Amino acid sequence: MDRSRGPAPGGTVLRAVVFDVDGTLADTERDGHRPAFNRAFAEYGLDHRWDEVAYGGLLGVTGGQRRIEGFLAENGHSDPAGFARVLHRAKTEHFLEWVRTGPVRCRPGVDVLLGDLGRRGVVLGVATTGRRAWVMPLLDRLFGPDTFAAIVTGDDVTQLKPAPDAYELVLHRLGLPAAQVVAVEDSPPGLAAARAAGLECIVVTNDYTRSGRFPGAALVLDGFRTLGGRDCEQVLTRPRGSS
Ligand code: XBP
Ligand code: MG
Repeated sequence: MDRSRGPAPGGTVLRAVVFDVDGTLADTERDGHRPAFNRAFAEYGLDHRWDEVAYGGLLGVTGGQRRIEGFLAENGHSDPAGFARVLHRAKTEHFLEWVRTGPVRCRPGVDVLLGDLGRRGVVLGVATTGRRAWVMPLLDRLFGPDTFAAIVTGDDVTQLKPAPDAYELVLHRLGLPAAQVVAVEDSPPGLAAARAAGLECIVVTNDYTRSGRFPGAALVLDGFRTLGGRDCEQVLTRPRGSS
């Protein structure tokens, strides 16, 4: 990385971009996580099935185990926390299978953006609430083993998004201040987490988040194809509110 570049007049040099995983680097929710939750329910003899529409509402709760626990509590199960732990272990195994063998791809344009950022000397990081057991093989499969300088998962923090913990930890691991880093997210809880840690945040929506509200986002796009490294740099240097 070219650390010789000083701050631009009136602005700050972009040193790193930190990406969310689920819904941002890859469309994992509808055809990956959702069926894995449903398989776990079936395996343990539960009649619950999360259809595509219902699952969109459940995404307001980040973290699969918390999502199951909240759902079980609402549906009157006697030990939501204990059962959620067991079900989530099973869900993680099913999801891992999809990560290893399923038709998982990065979102269109992500690979081009990562290449562009790399050529500009911008370091890449990850901040996700997903579990390390599947995050690492997914990132390896999609991008190879050495693409990201720091990877923070849901196993590394006590408070999941929208708390700032994952972003605070990734900044610490990158050794960079928030003012030199931009976050890329797909959802309201992800945006809130990045902003709470002091980062500017670009939101790239997907089918589940397109109609969401994103107060405080530096930029809201509906795909990666129009997002380049220069746009990420400009997020730090242009006055807020201009486009
Ligand atoms: C994504 C999540 C994740 C997955 C499930 O939120 O909440 O928990 O849905 O993964 P974000 P796990 O993209 O904001 O990080 O079951 O491993 O928790
Ligand atoms: Mg996400």
